[in-house]
Amino acid sequence: MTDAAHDLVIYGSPVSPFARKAMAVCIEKGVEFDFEAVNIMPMPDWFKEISPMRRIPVLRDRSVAEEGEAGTIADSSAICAYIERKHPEPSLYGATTYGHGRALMIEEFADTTLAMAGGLGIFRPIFFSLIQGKEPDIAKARETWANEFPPILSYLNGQLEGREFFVDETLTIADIAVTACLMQVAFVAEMPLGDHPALAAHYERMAARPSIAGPFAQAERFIRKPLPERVQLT
Ligand SMILES: N[C@@H](CCC(=O)N[C@@H](CS)C(=O)NCC(=O)O)C(=O)O
Repeated sequence: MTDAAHDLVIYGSPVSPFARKAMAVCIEKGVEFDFEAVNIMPMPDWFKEISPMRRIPVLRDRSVAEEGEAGTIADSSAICAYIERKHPEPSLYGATTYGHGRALMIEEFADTTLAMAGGLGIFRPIFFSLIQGKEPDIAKARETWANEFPPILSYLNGQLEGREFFVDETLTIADIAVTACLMQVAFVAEMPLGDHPALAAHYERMAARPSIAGPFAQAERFIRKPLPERVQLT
């Protein structure tokens, strides 16, 4: 990497699965980008001006505009679709029209159903409690894993059985989004996926890809400080 600023800047935190999804898309495509950390507790005023939903990540394309709201895109799905359009190769949205639709559907499943369960039900009760100086709420995490996760994991496992990727036998945004969101659980807990072998194998393969492993390592350095050991969910 050179010191020159790149066109694309991702504002966010590697701890966010949505920021890591956008980073992974750039890395898979070989697109260089700058990363600027944004604290969400509290969110700075300059960032609120470019984040109408008050969320990370936001992308800036400096080739469009270098400051202000112009040149920015909020929401990871919009960001990834934009990067796909700007840098079409390799495509991360399926080889067929139907595959394109399915990839978007599974991305949305990951970003909503899986992210809610993993983020709000497991990651936050443990990690956010710790950084606020409180005891981690392990009971809440275990309750989420026992009650909310089984249908989510069964659905994803069923979508994969006998296949390396979710869609069209090729890497898509669906694989990246599912892995990024499942990883919120893996950051704070041992993730027992033994009942879901297709998903377990997919997670392991995906986690080894540089596009996933690099941003994961950045987040891990931050997470392991307050939480040296992962908790047990069962
Ligand atoms: N749909 C959004 C969701 C982004 C999101 O929820 N980001 C979280 C961090 S993982 C956030 O910014 N939360 C701010 C807050 O809770 O105040 C996307 O895909 O970018």
